[in-house]
Amino acid sequence: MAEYDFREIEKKWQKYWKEKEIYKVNVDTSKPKYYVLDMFPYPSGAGLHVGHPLGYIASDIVSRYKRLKGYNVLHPMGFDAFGLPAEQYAIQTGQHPAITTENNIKRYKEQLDNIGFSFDWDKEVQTCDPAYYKWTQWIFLQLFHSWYNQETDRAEPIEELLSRFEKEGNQNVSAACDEDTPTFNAEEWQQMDEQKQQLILLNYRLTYVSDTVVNWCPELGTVLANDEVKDGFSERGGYPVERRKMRQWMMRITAYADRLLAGLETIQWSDSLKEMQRNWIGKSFGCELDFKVKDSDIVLTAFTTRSDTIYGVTYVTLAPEHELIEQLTTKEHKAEVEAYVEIAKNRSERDRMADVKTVSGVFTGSYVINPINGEEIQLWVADYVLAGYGTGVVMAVPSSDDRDFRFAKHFDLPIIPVIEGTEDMEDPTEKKHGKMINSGFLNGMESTEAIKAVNEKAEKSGVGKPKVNYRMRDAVFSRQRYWGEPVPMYFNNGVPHPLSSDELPLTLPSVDEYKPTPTGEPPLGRAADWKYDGQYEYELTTMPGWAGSSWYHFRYMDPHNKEEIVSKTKQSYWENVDLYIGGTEHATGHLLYSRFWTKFLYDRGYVTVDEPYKKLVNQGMIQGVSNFVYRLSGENKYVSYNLRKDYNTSAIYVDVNIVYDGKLDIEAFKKWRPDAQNAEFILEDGAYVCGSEVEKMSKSKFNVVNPDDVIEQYGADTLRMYEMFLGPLEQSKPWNTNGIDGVFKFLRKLWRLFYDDANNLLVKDEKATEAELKILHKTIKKVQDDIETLSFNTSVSSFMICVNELSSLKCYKREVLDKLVLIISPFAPHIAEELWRSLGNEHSVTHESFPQFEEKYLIEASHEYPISVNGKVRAKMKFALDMPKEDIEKEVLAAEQIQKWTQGKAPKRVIIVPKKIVNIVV
Ligand code: ANZ
Repeated sequence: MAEYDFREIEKKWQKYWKEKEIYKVNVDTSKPKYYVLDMFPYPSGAGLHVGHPLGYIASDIVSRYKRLKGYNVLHPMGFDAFGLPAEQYAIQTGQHPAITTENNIKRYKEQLDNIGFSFDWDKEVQTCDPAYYKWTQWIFLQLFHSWYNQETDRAEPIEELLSRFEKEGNQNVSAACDEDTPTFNAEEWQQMDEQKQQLILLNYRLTYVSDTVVNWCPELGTVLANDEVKDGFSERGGYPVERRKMRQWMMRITAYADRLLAGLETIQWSDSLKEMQRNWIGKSFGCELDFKVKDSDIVLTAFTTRSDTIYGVTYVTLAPEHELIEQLTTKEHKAEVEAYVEIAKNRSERDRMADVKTVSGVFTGSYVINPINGEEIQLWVADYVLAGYGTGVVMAVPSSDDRDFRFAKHFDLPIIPVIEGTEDMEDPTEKKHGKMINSGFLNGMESTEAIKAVNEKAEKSGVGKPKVNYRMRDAVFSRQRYWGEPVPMYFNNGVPHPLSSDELPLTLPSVDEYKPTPTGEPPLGRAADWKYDGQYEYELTTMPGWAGSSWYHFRYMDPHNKEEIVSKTKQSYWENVDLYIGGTEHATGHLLYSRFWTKFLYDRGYVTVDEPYKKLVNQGMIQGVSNFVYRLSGENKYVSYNLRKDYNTSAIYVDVNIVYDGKLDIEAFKKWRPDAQNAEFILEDGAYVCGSEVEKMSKSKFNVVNPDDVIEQYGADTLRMYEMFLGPLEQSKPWNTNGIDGVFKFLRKLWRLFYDDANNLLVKDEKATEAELKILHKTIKKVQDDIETLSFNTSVSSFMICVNELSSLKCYKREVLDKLVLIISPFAPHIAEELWRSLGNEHSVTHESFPQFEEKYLIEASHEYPISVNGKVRAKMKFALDMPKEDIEKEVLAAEQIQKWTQGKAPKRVIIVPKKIVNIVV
C-alpha cells in the first residue's frame, strides 16, 4: 500500500482476530492472571458516542499491554440490559423491551468491534438473559436463606438460626435484625404457629419484605429513588410525588456496614471515592440520652454525638413523622401542628437535608426535662429532623450546631454558650470545640473529656447509653416495573415463600401492556394466569437495575455454567478484578452494592474473595461542544456570531456535524431545519460563524459525535490514540477535533518508516546506531511507565517524538522498528498488526512480548551545567559526565562568556555539584 489505507487494514485484521479467536481466554495456571473490567454499558437506542469508549480504550490498552507482559488476561464485555428506556419505549409503542434491547445490543457490538477492542465475546453476559438472571434470582434466594451472625461476623444459613431458636430462643443471638424484633425463649418459639415463626424470621433474613415509606409517584405508577425526586415532584415529567408506606423487598446491607468500611482500607480506589462511600455509610459514635416529658410517662430518646453540650440544650425537636406527636401536642397547638406535619411530611429527606435556608417548625405546647441538669425546655417539631436517622429526636444546642442556631434565632429561643470564647460571639457555632463553660460539673474540661463524663454519668443514672449510628439504610430492592428480574417468591396468607433453586429461572411473563394495572398493581399484575402452583400470587415487583450488575464480575469468568454461578476452579484462578474502569456516577450505588453481594457470596463460600474490584479508576467525561445559530426575534433571519450584538436574537442549537471549523454549512442547515429553507443569513467575512459552548454530550443539545463517523474519516487507530491524547484519563475534557489531524498524520508518518511512496518496503537488516537505540529505549521505558500509571496521553506524545526523530534519521532498521511496533500495538492495534506482518512475522502481535528497555541507552552521557558567578547564572555549558572536576573548572574559567564576569580575577572558590551546577565566587 502506497498510502496508509486504514479502511482496508482495519477491516482485514478485525476479521482475522475474530475468525482466529485471538482474544479467547481460558484458565491457564502456567501464567499469572490479570482481570481488566469496564463498567458494562446500558444499550440505549442512541448508540455509542465518542465519550463512551474513553474508558474502554484505556482498559483495552492495559489488556493488550498485560498480554505482551506475559499475563493471561480476562477482558470481557457485556450489557446491563434491563432498564427504563426500553420499558418507556414499550409503553409508547407496545414493542416488547426484549426486542428493543436486542436491537440496541447488536448496534453496540458493531460499534465496539469497529474500534478494535480485544474483548473475548465468548464471555459476554446480558443481564436480561434468563440464563443469566436465573443466577441473579438464585443469589436473591441465598440472601433470603441467610442471616447475619454478629458473633462470627458473617452471613450464615438461616437453618442454623432456626435450630438455635428451637433450642434457646433468641435471647443470646447477636444478629443484624429489625429493631422491633421481640425476645422469646425456646418454649415460646415452639408455641408459635408457622406463620408467626416465618414473620419473625423475616426480621433476620438478609432480604426481607417490609412496609416502608417510599416516594410514590401515582402518575408514573412507580416508586422513585431519592435522587429522582426534586422538591416533591418527579425529576422526569414533573409529576407530584407522595410519601407512602408500601410493601417492599429490602436488602439488609446495613449488616455489612462495618465490613464495607473496613474493606476500603484493602483496595486501591481514589481517596475521594472512598470518602464518598464512608460518608454514605456514615458511621458515627455518640450516645442516646433520655428526655422525660413533663407531666407524662413518655420518654423521648435523642441521639447525639455531642453530649458535652448538654448544658447548652435549650429545646428538643421531633421529626414531623414521629409517632408520638399527636399525643404530645397540647390542645391549643393542635391545629397548627397538624397543618405543619401535613406539609413537612411530603418533602423528601434529601430536600430537607439540603435545604439550609428555610427555617420552619412548630411548638407542641409540651415540655421535656434535661436528664443531666433537670431543666424544663420546650418540645418542638421541625422538618430538619429526619425520621429515619438516629431516633428522630434531636437535643438542640443553638450555641454549637448551625441548624439549631438558625432555628433558635428565627423563633427567638434561648442560646446558651457552653464553649469558652464563644460568649460574646455573634455566631457562637463558629467555634465548635474547647474548654467547657456554663456547664456545671463539666466546666473546665475539654470537649472530648466532657463527652466521656456525660456518657458515664448518663449510663450510671440510667438516662442514656453509648450508641453507634449509621447513616446508611437497608436498600429498597423492589421496583414497580416490568423490565427487570422477577423476584422468585410467592405469597400464601401474607407470608412470602421462596421458589426452590431448580424452579429457576422464573421468567418474565407476557403482559398486554407495560403499565400498572387499573388498581395500581405493578405491570406483572397484568399477566394472565401467572400464579405459583396455579394458585399463589407471585411477587409482582421486579428487581432494581443494580441487581444484575452486583455480581456480573464473577459470571464473566464462567458465563455458560449451568450448574453454578461460577465454577470454583475458574473463580479461584481469576479471583477478582485487578483493574476496574468506569464513571464516577456509580460511587455509592453499584460500587457499594457489588461490594455487599461479593462479601455475602464470600461468607457463604461461593467465592474466595470478599472485595470485587482491587483497583478502580474513574475516567473523566468527554463533554460535547455545542454549536449555536442566532435567529432574529420574530424573523426568518440568522445573524453570524460576532454580529449578533446589534440584533435582538435567540440562540438555537445546531447539529455539530454540519459545522466545520466553527462555520455553518448553510445548505446542510437548510436541509436539517426545513423551516430555515427560505431563511436569510447575515454573514461575516462571507461565512456564517456559529457560537459554541462546552456542555454534557446529549442528543437534545445536538452535540453528539458518533465514533463511527470519526472512524470512517480517520480510522479506529486514530480514534483510539486521539481519545487518549485529549488529556489525563481521569479528567473531564471537551471533544474537540482540532488535534485529530495531527494524530492521523503521525500514523501516516509511522507508515512511512516502513513503506515509500511507491509501496516499496524500506525495512533493512542493518545494525542500529547508538542514537537510534537511544530514541527507541527511551520510548520503551516511557510507554511502559505510562501504561503502568495509566498516563496514556503522555505516551501518545512520546510516540510522536520517537517517530519524528526516527524519520529525520531515516531509520528503517528492523532492530528498531520491530520493537516500536510492539510497544505501539496496545494503542493502535490494527496498524501494528499490519506492520508486524510487513516485518515478516507470521503470528499475531497480540501474544508477543513487550520489549525490555536497556538501561545503558538511557544514561545521559553529558549534562548541561548552569554556570553561576556570585550567585547569578551567567551561562550554560555542556560537559561529559565522566569529566574530572579540575578539567571542568579549567574550561569554565577559560570560557569567554565567563571571563566577562570574572574580569580575569582568580576566583576565590569554584564549587562543582555533579549533574547540577557550577558556582564561581570571585
Ligand atoms: C447535639 C449536638 C450539638 C449535635 C452539636 C451536633 C452538634 P452525625 O454526626 O451525622 O451522626 N441529629 C441526630 N438525629 C438527627 C436526625 N434524625 N435528624 C437530623 N439531625 C439529627 O450527626 C449526629 C448529630 O446530628 C446529633 O448530635 C444531633 O445533633 C443531630 F454542637 O446533638 B447533635
